[in-house]
Amino acid sequence: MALLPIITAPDPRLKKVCAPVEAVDDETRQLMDDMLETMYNAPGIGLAAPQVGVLKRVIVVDISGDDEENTPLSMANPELVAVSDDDAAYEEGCLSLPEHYGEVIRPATIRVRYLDRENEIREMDAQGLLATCIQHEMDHLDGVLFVDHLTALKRNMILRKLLKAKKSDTPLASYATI
Ligand code: K1U
Ligand code: ZN
Repeated sequence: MALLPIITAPDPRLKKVCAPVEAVDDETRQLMDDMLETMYNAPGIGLAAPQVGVLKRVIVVDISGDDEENTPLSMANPELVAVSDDDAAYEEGCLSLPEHYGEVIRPATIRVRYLDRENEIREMDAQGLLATCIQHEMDHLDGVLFVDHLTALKRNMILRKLLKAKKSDTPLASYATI
């Protein structure tokens, strides 16, 4: 397994629509395993392939707490087959928008169809934080970030701060010496 670098916004790779996986083969399984290791290390409760620079429709999720056994979920080509009429609001974060949070309203309960690690088609129902997290990760596959659900004012404020942070992180080695 390997830790993969997580891309932070602004980055054009986070705005792309990802390509479906043809089948979950050894290469995709390796990607899923590396993404899980990267997510646990971050730490986070979800991760989508574009966040590690791979523009494929693959996500991983695990919302188990520190004192609980891990319950990793790896999904390729996830699609929503049903959503509830009732919504839930959650203060979301994102490993690609570090240190920024915002309240997002999404369907409270979902049914998601996907290919699992063994390339089997599965369906599962999710609610609460799991439903929120799966929808957040699926958004990444269409180039949508949680800030895209906020007002333009809040979104631009967060993106401006991230751009400023990125610019000030420029290593000294990249400046011309006088
Ligand atoms: O997509 C990502 O960048 C991962 C993101 C997932 C997410 C968080 C909150 C709501 C919806 C989706 C994160 O994991 S941010 C970090 C985080 O939430 C967390 C980190 C450590 C412990 C518990 C939560
Ligand atoms: Zn995210």
